[in-house]
Amino acid sequence: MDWVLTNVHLVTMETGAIGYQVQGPVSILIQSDQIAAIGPSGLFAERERLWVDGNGALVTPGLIDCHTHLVFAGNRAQEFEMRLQGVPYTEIAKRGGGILATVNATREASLSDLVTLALPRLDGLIRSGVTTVEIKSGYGLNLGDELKCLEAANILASQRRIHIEPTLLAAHAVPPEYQHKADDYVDFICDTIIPEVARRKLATAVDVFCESIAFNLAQTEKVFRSAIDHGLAIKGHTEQLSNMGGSALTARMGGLSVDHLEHLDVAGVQALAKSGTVATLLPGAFYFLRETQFPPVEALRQYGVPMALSTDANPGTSPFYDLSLIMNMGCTLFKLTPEEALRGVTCHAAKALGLGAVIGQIAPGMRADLTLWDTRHPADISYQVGQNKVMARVIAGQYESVWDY
Ligand code: DI6
Ligand code: FE
Repeated sequence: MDWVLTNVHLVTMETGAIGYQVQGPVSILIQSDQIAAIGPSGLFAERERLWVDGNGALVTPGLIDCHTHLVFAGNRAQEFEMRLQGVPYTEIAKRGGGILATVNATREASLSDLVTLALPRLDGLIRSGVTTVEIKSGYGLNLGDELKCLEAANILASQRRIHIEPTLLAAHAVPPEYQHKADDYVDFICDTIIPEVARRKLATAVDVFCESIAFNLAQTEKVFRSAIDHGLAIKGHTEQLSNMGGSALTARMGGLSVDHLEHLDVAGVQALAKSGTVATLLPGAFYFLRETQFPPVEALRQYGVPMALSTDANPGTSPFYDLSLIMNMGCTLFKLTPEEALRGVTCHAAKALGLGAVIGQIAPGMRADLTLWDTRHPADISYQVGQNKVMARVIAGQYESVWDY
């Protein structure tokens, strides 16, 4: 159906624009799932059209959370306590806690359990204005359970008005069955899991945790090669805890994004600049692990690498289901400007998902994914947390108030 969203102020986040360039009051003509035109209200004066009064709301592209691990079972509150008593994250992982604790709980959960458990997390993101969310598997670590996690992610898309981009992260940790046989597990991922996921079209991308406690450079490359051979995009968890060179590898292989990056060096930044790979910053994990090594934001800026910002929502290192909070952390911890934070969850996050031509900007021809805010200041989106500034969202042309969440 065609309709007009009228009386709104736009922050379009168009590529190349400098500053917020707030436009308004204007109206947006929405036809089917697309933005058809933008202009002064008089331009669309046809009686039969449905009009929705935006009441002067600020309208941004629908926010995009481009890196989450929303599908999992179990609870790691105890581990949180252990860490505060001084046991490091890597030590907890070595003792069978960490990712593997969540793997055990997730394997025991049914498909419908996983969906039910993920819904409140997803609702938290929706309340913070999110219209697209990437969801990784990675707590199954065998064929059946990785497929189950991806199926849960796909089912979530039918439970809420939201777009889901599922990513296969079978290479998140070495499962207990393959202890000391990581290479064999990598072969299993390449020869069995990736082909099956591709055949069932359960994911659009493949991710690898490239780290000393996970997969090395050669193993990462092998998984990426298989993903590319099966028509899937690639992205990496790289340079989070140490500098392994995973970002440069991902860039060289044409990856969509590299994520975390606290230990990224200038050579890595240059590799990203060359390939156009997005640098996704995850301040929630930095904060929660009380890291002290900062990602090279100034170098990323200097080399013009697009920076995305995301929750990394997961039970171990970033138990946060609110994208505004993460924008605030991006500004306070990583010294992003609120404008960079907003680009990080709109146009740059879209690029990180390979959807830069579809979402993340307000312009004719883009999908009508919008978030309506009860504020006049774009910086407010990064500034206040817990105020429920989101009034409504438009998802693929469908208007939905957020008060039900
Ligand atoms: N890096 C992280 O911070 C998360 N995964 C990853 O590769 C941690 C996930 C967890 O601890 O459960
Ligand atoms: Fe992650």
